[in-house]
Amino acid sequence: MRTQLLSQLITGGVAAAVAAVVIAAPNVFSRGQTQAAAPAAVCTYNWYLSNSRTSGTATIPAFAYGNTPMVPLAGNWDGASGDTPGAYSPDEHKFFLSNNFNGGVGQVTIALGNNGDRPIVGDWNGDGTDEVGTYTPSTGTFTKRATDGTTTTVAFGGKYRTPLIGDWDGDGVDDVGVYRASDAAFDLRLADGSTRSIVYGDPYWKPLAGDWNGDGRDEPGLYNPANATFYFRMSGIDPTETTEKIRYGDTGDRALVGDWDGNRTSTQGVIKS
Ligand SMILES: [Ca+2]
Ligand SMILES: [Ca+2]
Ligand SMILES: [Ca+2]
Ligand SMILES: [Ca+2]
Repeated sequence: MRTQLLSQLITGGVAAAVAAVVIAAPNVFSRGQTQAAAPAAVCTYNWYLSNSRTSGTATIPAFAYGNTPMVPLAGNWDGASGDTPGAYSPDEHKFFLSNNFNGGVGQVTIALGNNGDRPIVGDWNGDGTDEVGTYTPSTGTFTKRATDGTTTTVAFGGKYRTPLIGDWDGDGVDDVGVYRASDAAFDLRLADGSTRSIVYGDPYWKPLAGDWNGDGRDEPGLYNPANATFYFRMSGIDPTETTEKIRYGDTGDRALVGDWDGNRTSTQGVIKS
C-alpha cells in the first residue's frame, strides 16, 4: 500500500518532499485521556493541506490523523489563528480534535450524536472559535453544541440532504445549509431565516463552503471526485457566477477545505487513506 500511495502522490503532482513524510511510520491515534485503557488505533488518514488555491503542492508537511470510518473535519477549536484537524467517529459518536498539524494524538474529545448522525462544524456564537454539532438526516435537523455542552436544534432543508455550514451573510455567526445532490443545489439559510438557493456544479459532486475571497462571508464550493478538482465560487451567493478551480491530489482522495494559516481565506486539502 505504501508503494501505491507514493505512486499516487507522484502522479498527482504533490511535492516529493511531502511524499517522503508519508513513508514514515504512522503515528498512534489516542482515544483521549478518558479512555487510556482502550486499544490505540493506528492513524491511516494522511493529510495534505495547502495554503494556496493556485498551487497543486501541499504547503504544510504531511501528517497522519484519524482512521476509518472516521469523518475528517477542519475547525478553529482553540480560537488561535487558523483551522486544524478533527475527526468524528460515527460508531463511537465522538469528535477527536487537534490544535496542531503534528498528527497522532488530539487534544480534545467530545461525545455527541447518535447512530446515523453526520458531524458538522461551525462558530455558532460568533466568538471566533468553532464548535461542533451533528446533522440527523432522517429528520433534517441540525444540532449545535455550545462549549458548555448545551445544544440547540434547527430543522432546515428537508430530510436526507448533505449538511453544509458557513457564514453566508458575514455576521460572524455560522449559518446552516444543505446540498440537494440530485439537483446540484445549495439551499442556504440566512440569519433572518430567509433561504438563498444556488444551483452550482454537477449533481453528486461534494459540496464545500469557505471564505475563498477573504471578505468575511463564506461561499459555496465543490469538489469533483472524478477529476480531483476543486471549484471555488468566488462570487459567493450572488447570482452571477465566477469560479476558480484547481486540480489537487488524486481521484479517490477525500477533499476538505480550511483556513490553515489563519489569514481568513480558505484553501484546499486532501486526505489519502
Ligand atoms: Ca464559537
Ligand atoms: Ca451568519
Ligand atoms: Ca467570502
Ligand atoms: Ca488561509
